[in-house]
Amino acid sequence: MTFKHKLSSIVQKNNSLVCVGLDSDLGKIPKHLKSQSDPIFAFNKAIIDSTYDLVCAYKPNSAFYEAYGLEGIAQLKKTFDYINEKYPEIPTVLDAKRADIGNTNEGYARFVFDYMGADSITLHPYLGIETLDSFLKRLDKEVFILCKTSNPGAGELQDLEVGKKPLYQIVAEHVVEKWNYNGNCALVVGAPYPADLNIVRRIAKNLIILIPGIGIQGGKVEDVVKAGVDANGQNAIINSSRGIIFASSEADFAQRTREEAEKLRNEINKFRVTI
Ligand code: NUP
Repeated sequence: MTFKHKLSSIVQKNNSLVCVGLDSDLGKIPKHLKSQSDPIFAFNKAIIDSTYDLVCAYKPNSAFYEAYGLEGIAQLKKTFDYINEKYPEIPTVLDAKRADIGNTNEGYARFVFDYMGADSITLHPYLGIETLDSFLKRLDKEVFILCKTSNPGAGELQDLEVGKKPLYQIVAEHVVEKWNYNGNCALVVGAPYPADLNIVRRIAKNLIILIPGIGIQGGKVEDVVKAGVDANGQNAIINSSRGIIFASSEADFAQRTREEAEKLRNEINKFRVTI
């Protein structure tokens, strides 16, 4: 099953555009889990079991696992294995922001798709389409291209005018017109820039857009939903990491995470017109 099929089924089933970001920083997980042999995985498992019926995707960010070397990578792998075995209907994004020359990308694609078993990956667009075949040829996988990122300094390069248009718009146009030849390209646009998100949505038509940066980074749910969903109120994946998974650092963390995920789902749905 392709990422797109998985996503549209789970969006219907769970009536949700919420992506829970598994940015499971060992330093922030509840103390009582830290004595376990795989504390990050134990944390993720509890979060997943308490939110599986409220989400449309899970997005671990590789950085929080790489930081702990072999043990971190092993717990990331356990997390993907757990989702793939217990909740195979929920699509996953490995937020790893890779991209290199074509020959090297083959290694990244094998790690992310074959070893980890992720359904999709985030990539930088800077090297151009000629390098991306290792990812794009994987027809069941989705490839999320960074378009306009959520950080305060995103505009330094991404807003530079190229032929009277900002660079992020050129990236969106290239993805839509040239890179999406296998129909498995998607875009990443940060929630703190709803006006830019709206421009990208118009360029992208019904492509999937991953939207991180609500809450702590300043993005507002109403703005993001109004600017980011497609004409059918779909194809937007709205990520929240810290705002959901670190709702509590006490024994009730899984329940509090569920409450935050449900709150976000309902708030998104308030502004989402579905047909
Ligand atoms: O532009 C981006 N901004 C962003 O925050 C692209 C991303 N992939 N992210 C990621 O989304 C970021 O690395 C983190 O994993 C997540 C946002 O986390 P939070 O601000 O909801 O805690």
